[in-house]
Amino acid sequence: MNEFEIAALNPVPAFDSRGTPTVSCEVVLRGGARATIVVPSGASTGAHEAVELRDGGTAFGGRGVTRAVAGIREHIAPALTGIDARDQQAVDGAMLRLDRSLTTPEGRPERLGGLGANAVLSVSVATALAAGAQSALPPYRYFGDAGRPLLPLPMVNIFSGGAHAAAALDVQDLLAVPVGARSLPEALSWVWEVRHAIGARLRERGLNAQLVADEGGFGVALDGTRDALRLITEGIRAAGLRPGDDVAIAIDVAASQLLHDGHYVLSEEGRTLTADELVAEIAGWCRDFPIVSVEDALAEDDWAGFATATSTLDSQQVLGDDLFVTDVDRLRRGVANGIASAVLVKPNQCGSLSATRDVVTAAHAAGYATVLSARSGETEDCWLADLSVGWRTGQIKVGSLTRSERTAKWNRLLRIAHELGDAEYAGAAALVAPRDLIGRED
Ligand code: 2PG
Ligand code: MG
Repeated sequence: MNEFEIAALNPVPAFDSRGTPTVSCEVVLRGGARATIVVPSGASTGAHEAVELRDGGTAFGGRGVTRAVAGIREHIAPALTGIDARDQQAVDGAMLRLDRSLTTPEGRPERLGGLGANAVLSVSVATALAAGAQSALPPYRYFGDAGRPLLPLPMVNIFSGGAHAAAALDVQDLLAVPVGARSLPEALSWVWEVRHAIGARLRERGLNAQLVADEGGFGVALDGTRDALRLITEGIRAAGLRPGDDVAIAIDVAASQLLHDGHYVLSEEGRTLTADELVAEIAGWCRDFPIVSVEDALAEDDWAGFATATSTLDSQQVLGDDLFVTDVDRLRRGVANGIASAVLVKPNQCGSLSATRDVVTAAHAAGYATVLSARSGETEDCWLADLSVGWRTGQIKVGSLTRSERTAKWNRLLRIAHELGDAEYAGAAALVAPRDLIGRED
């Protein structure tokens, strides 16, 4: 008997951290090992992402997942039963072929739209976790093959705006990056001090620092992006740390959300900008504040704007999220044209572990940095922490230091750091700016 053979898939509808229905799936192997995951879901989803299968209709506002769950039972389970769970390519490949063979009422689906990327990812990841359990390996060891584990540099959400908060900052995500810390526990403890100091300043302003946004950051109304950047910089200082040297800032502009009729609208300031003007505005923020990483400076299909951002922000990490959507072809296009210097990696953007791994491998081969990322709608799972360590992504972004769906990942990383003792910690060396790529031969 091959104890790694897939014996059963048990999917159920569940809820994500925003209370939106999502898919949970348990994978059971013949040897008895089992693992379950609950898939996350984004709010600022890129147009080129793999698609979630939602029921439509009136229940759950059309966001139900009974079709996705039924698809696992009816289509995926029969196709995977008997496959060796360690053969991730075979598992993911079978689901991809199945998806392509389906025809829905809307016609031939694209980008996993037949089975749903939510269904496919739940099976893909739970299979790997079950195989790890069957091998009696911790997930980070299983994910890492025989490679050395690497603890990632954390990016920790402080303020949310855009699609993640009603508090309406134009920029979606402002994060603390503890660049000077020498270990992961120290890095998180520094951010805790910074967050605490910022909370005190918010209370001085009469704001409710208890209110948190989708990713656990402060959900308060501020006077715009510069105000938020100033508060973080002051918070770093108030915590007795040096802005830029000890703790720096990352931003996710999520500019696809700002694009209206070919222009970028900064509604908090009532300004409408061209791509060049938006890049100049961001460059101004980078001059005045210790920003080390800029994500989605332009909209997802603004390759020309991204080229300008890459040459202008050449000493910041230029990170593509909606731009690359964890898609190896879009990443290759970026690498070939010298666009960006890092890729955000979200497994549910492409729907399978194998496709996600291809992106990480291609990025590292090109010298690009990789930032493994949670979604704004998350779950209690913590496999992302193990994936980051095993795959040596170097950086991780899973939200703030509050809300259990966020702390589940940080807590798992702290546990792994403890287990590994003096394991390698990526630190600030994980950040890659465009100027670091100059002269590189691929
Ligand atoms: C992002 C993510 C996480 P969402 O844009 O980077 O912050 O948000 O999951 O809504 O796409
Ligand atoms: Mg983003």
